[in-house]
Amino acid sequence: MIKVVGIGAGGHAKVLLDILRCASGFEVVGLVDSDPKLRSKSLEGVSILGGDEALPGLLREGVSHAFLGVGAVGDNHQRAQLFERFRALGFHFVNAIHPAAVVAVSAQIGEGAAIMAGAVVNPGACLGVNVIVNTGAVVDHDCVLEDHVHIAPGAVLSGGVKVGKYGHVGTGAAVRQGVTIAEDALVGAGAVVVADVPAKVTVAGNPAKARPSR
Ligand code: JB3
Repeated sequence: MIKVVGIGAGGHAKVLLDILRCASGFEVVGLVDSDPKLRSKSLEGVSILGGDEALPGLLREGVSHAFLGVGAVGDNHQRAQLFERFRALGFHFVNAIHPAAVVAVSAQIGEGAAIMAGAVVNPGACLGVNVIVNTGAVVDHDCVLEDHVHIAPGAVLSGGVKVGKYGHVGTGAAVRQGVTIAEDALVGAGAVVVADVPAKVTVAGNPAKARPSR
């Protein structure tokens, strides 16, 4: 069994805990959360051991794997910082892939992926590190998702879509084949994206148009 600690103890962590329980081979030894009010509480029966300051001690005790249970809706930079900080400390981030997700054999999945129930990652897709393909989302053939990207629940990326680092594609959005969503861009919930989205731009609507940034 791989001993794992979860970083974060909120809603996203709850989903990842379930995935690791459904998958085999993982033992979640505890969670750490920055909210002092959660200390000595538990989430889904897993103890909250303290804050991030507890992580070096866990590493010394032989817990060398982690999952990033701090989610994000729109801004993936905090997730990226946490991932890089604790990977540099020595943790390996597990891939939390729900048994009810469909991931093609030829898909390339980077470290620390979270692929939820009902998600589909089709042949030739390539995911960087610390990517979330959330519940029921579709990443079709030959898509490229760079590091720290979040594809929110029910979003659909047709073939060959590229999403740049830190990009966020919102709940239920649809992206036409071959479109490029550049670094740090944000696609709003329900948007229908039929043209490329420039870096750091927020788009929403059908057809998706630029909106004032967040
Ligand atoms: O929409 C969906 C399906 N999921 C959302 C997910 C992607 O993002 C979810 O609905 C939420 O919008 C969000 O999930 P998350 O991040 O679990 O949200 P929340 O329930 O607020 O829990 C965040 C937890 O992370 C809180 O308990 C914070 O105290 C904790 N936290 C924040 N920063 C941290 C840190 N914990 C640690 N260990 N370190 C931090 O730096």
